[in-house]
Amino acid sequence: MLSSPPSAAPPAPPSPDEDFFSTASTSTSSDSKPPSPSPSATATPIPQIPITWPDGGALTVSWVTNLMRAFDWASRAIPPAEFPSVLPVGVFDKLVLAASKILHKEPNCVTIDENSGLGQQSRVVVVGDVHGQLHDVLFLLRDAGYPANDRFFVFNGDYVDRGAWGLEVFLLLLAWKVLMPNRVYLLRGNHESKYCTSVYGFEKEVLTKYGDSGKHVYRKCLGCFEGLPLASIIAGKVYTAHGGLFRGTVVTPSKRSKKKNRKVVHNPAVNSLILGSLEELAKARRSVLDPPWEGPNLIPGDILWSDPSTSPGLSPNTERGIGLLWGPDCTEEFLKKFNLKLIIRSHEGPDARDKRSDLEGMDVGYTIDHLVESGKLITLFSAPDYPQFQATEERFRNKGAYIILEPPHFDTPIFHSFEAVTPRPKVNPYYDFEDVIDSDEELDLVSMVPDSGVQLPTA
Ligand SMILES: [Mn+2]
Repeated sequence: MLSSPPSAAPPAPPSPDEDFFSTASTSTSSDSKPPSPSPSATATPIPQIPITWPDGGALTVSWVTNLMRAFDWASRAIPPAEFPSVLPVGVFDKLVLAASKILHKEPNCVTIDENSGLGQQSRVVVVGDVHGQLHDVLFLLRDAGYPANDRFFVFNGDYVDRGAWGLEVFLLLLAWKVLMPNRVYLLRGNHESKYCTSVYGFEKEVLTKYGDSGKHVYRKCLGCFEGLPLASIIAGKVYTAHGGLFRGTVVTPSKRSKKKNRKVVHNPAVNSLILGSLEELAKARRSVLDPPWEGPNLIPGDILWSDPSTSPGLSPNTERGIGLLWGPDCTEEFLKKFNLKLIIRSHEGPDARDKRSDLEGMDVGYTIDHLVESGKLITLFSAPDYPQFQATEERFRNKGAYIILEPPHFDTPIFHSFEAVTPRPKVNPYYDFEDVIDSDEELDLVSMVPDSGVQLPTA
């Protein structure tokens, strides 16, 4: 129960561009330290809660900014179990339904070009993993500027898990999507799945925040995850996806038939792995709770889980147990074949990079992994001071980054690194972070997939 809810205050209609968390952080293009917080910043307008669904159902910029402000306020002022007093389950339902309808209609690979309104005044902001770090996402949106007619956003997935405010982050991004479906694009990450969210905190977070309605809310979120598209192509020159590249299918004549019947052979022997095409991506079946690591539908799992390597060729990603490793030669082949200049993928934070000897550390929010004749491959990670919960005293203290793509060609990345908002409100983690420390590799799929076969990845 709320003893003194802010709704008791006179409702101040928010304006779209007011500075509602102005003391939060600072961009680190400069070397200055983030300012110390002042939680009682007088400039902070009080949010209107509980959130209600607008009459007629059309969201406005002020509705979305009030939602962000309400989440920010709630993260500091009330226990997680009182979250429904901010966002009642009925309003959650309407938001997720509106977003799901839009998302499920989008193609596997969304295109952002002249036909979608990209012009010579436009900018495209690309964002990597954010992992439930609400305050850093709020900072990023304010730093880059909110989505607008001339400001597109592409989010590369991993909105939830590990951080304590995955639900808030996911919902505020859905709100922007519903408000501006042709300016905001939300791609799927490997954490937008049943198996990741059951291990890395999101499921428990939702159950804690919504109590008796928790199972319902979690199920609706999973349904929405299934609708998220897998990749984007910006201005015909930039490909983005959470993990990266993916395999193609090898078509061989069927042995049983002498006629035209051809059999599609999936997941063939390792030495016959070939790079997938955009045509194959367009046909993949993405509506799966957990992208499979075996069987005929491997493109979603590859796109969400793969990593680049400095060794040439395509090989199974044995470290993760799902997806591929691809070399600079594959980056070159993909860029050249589809006339692209840039691949922006995410998926590897400072913890993952700490364990890789062949690639740079994720200290400033991005790395350039492949530099080839046709262009480059970049890893972009947007969660600073990640992970939120760590078993060791020592932290990575990494910066996060986002990329801005500008006209005329939108193919030259401009990097913006930023520090974490400090201090984060104190909360209990929703997962046993000491047991899954630094790992995306310890997922126990045996226990999560009861009827799975013998060859189990440890993703
Ligand atoms: Mn990931």
